[in-house]
Amino acid sequence: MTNSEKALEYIKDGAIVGLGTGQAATAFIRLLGKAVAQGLQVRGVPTSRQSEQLARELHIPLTTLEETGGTVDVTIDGADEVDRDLNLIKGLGGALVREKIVAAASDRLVILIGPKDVALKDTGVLGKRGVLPVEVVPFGVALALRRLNDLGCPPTIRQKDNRPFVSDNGNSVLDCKISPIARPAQLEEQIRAIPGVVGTGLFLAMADVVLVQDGDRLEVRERARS
Ligand code: A5P
Repeated sequence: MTNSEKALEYIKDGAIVGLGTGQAATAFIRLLGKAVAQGLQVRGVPTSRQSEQLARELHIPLTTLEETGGTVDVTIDGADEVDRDLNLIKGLGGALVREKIVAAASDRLVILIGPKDVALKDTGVLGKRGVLPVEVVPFGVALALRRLNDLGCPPTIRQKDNRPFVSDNGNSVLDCKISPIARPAQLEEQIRAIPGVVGTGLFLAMADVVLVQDGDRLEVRERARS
């Protein structure tokens, strides 16, 4: 069984499903499309234009947080790093802010890791890959560059196709150079305190389940729910 197949088990008929962004989420959305074609009834809340387009191509009915009153039953997404407490770093795909909003709206957040990148992503401690994405409104970029540098996370403005990357929200993404993070909650607070910062790629205490697919082996990691 793949991690996408396992993730499908978390989707009940009639569910509102958050659709993540990136390769792992794409694999899941394709599988969900097949299930919908076979009669499963869901409504999707996409976390990016890219995932929205894919869902439309697959005829997955879509809805919005406005229509659902800001609630989602379950969201399936990927991640760039996961630590031993199921904290995450996300955002290398640039959809971090919408992903975090949809994750926060969700009763359950299920994260898919693997099969090609388990060693890279299953880092135990956040920060080992050396990058933390931070989304900033355009007017705040110069200040954020200086403040992030002062925090010891030297940032670079993300580029795409030789131009500054623009998020689906019309913002810039700064990729901050980091080393393993001793106190992620403190770093989140410090970065969020910079005026103009919309969000960081730190997803702390948000994931409920991480499905790690390592070759043929599928590991289900669950966070204790309060
Ligand atoms: C998108 O902004 C990201 O948060 C992705 O969810 C994350 O980068 C994982 O993507 P892949 O599944 O493509 O590795």
